Amino acid sequence: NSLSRCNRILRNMEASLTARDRVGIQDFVLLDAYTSESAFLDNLRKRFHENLIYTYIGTLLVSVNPYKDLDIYSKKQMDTYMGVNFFELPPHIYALADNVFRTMQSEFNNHFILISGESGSGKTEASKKILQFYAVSCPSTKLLNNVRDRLLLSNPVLEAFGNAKTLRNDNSSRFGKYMDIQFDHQGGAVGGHILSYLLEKSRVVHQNHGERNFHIFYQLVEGGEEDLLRWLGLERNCKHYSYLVQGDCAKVSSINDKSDWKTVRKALSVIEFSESDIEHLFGIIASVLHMGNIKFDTDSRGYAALSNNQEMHWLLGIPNQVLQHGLTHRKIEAKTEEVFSPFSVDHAVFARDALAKAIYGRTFNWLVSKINESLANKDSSRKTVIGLLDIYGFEVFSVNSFEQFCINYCNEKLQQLFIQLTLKSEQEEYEVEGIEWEPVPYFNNKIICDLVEEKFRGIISLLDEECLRPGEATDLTFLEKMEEKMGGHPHFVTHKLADQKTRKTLERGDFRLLHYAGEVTYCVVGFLDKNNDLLYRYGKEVMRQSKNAIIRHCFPYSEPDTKKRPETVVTQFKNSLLGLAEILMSKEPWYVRCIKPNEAKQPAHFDDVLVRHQMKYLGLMEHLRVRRAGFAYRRKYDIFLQRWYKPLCPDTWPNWKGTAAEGVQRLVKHLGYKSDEYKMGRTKIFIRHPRTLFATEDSLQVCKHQLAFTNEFLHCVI
Ligand code: AD9
Ligand code: MG
Repeated sequence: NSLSRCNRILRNMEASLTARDRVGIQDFVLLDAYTSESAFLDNLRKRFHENLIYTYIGTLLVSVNPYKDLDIYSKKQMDTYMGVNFFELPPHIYALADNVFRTMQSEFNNHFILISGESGSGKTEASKKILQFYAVSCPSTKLLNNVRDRLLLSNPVLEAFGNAKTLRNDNSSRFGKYMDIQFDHQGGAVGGHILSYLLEKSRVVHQNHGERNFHIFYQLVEGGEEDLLRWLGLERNCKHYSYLVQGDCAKVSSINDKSDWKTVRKALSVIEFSESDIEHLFGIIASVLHMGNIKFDTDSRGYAALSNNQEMHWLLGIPNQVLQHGLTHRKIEAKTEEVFSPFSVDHAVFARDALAKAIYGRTFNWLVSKINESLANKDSSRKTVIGLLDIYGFEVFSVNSFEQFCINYCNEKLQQLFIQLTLKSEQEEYEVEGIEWEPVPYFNNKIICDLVEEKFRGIISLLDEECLRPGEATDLTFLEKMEEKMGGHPHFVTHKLADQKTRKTLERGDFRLLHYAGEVTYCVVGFLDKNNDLLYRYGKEVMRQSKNAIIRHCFPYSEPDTKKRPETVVTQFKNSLLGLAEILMSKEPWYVRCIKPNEAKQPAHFDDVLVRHQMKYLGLMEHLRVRRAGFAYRRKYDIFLQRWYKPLCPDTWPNWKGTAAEGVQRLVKHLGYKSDEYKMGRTKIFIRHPRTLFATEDSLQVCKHQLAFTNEFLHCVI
């Protein structure tokens, strides 16, 4: 019952207090000594070295990547956390998952878990742990098990096609993923839906030193069965393929491509990909590899001609002549006839790469929609959902380009959402309710979001404007435009705008943004091309002739005519992020903040400077201050009185005739609340500390409201 639970919670808190010298404190909110940054850091470090990677700030979960396998994700652990209140056991990602699930069940509303942190901090792992928890803990029937397996196995497939090794993370997500898990009345996981965001397609044709292409290419070449490779015309040697060797690191010690291949193959059949789908899918992957090996020579007229024949036409099911013509020409609109203009060698290489990127990118989207078909729940009864957001983390390399700009912009938007949902809204509520309150200052990154996305004036607008002036605009004119418009902005600097000292750190073609998470210097080269993402119409027409069903699906006849300008890449991305924010705003938020302990991807190494920096930009200290300075519990007067506590006071029991606010005032007076323990707002009572409620609950122990309290407790102890 709720009282013994309260006792268990208190015991758990006491136990953690006793052990705190060794293992630190498991919830920052509850202890007075932990408000300074150094104390916060000490606590995280202490716990990290004891393999205690999780710590709470109220219901927010902080997770530090251990970079080693911990024995804390077993079925037994899941059972331990199932149905147990948040503060009864040491912090765990399962506790959060369970709490979200039970809140959804009792309130019958929708939730989402925002997992954030920089690249390599453990977001994707966290999202997998949550999904696994639901898969194991939800009711199971034969039908539900089917859905469960598909939900789980969609992960290795999407990771194979959408993740890659970068310098920051051997399994870096190169797309954003939002996944809804749908639950029925009984709490069974009955379906799911995935939204994917901007895949980093450029990786298909180019990888920086020390990085790889998407995992699936290596998995196929390393793990593909002999017959399959023969059929695809592939050699079992990554070195053979120019799209795989640019990073010079096809083999990675932490990755086993062979066994990953097996997992992906199995997963594809569980998600109900037919043999012909699978055949066509790998036909495409192989074609992309062959395509990368196509070379062009100059013919007698100085135009591009294929110098080797890659035999890929039959994989794509396109006549060889047609494909070769498509790779070396573009079509020019003439009034009555079709005129073809031959490419120069450079042009042909550009067009080839553009086609390879388009084929891969569209196939990825097809894959997501195919997985969604298999996860779809056809039953139309009302369901509730828990959304999981796992997106590419903030990243900085020695050279940063358009891709990093998009990824970091996305992180900037998520930080803004976090601020709006926590710091800002918390403080605004006090204001609305007329509660006296010492505001907690925090850095609001809206200024950076505006710099990037403001209509007509932001970087995105300027970039799009330049993309509308083909032939005249270049990456450098884009830079000049920014210098003209952004000069003097505190978060923007270039070589020309910088003071002498900063200038030394910038090249002429660079611009630097002071993001919420740190400075990033972007090299402007390639911004226009990547934003235009030009794919020649003729290339598309050729693809439409393919006998490969997936390719035909990806290049439909009904595609809008290219005479109308398609939206640029960054504008599409911006709009999809706006859509995402809308989806999230309609749900109850929960947070996991992931921290990377060191740059070397090493276990047991805790870099103070690095962690302190992340604590700062993730706003953890501010979050803690708001939580501590604020009021842990708040409820509308009528709910507090009617649903909960009126039996505790003779004045309010059984019927109270006055206003709810007056009733609550009577009640708390009777209960002996001290004046600094609570505040009366316009519509709600605010109670500073959970222990005040514990005491009230004590008095209520014989009351029939106990069960309801158990649910309420989940919300109040924050
Ligand atoms: V990125 O923004 O997609 O580049 P993530 O997703 O934040 O990044 P990821 O979850 O992929 O990082 O974690 C990086 C690596 O850290 C994993 O491949 C694991 O090797 C390691 N990791 C992360 N979390 C855990 C964990 N809870 N236990 C063990 C972990 N290892
Ligand atoms: Mg990831």
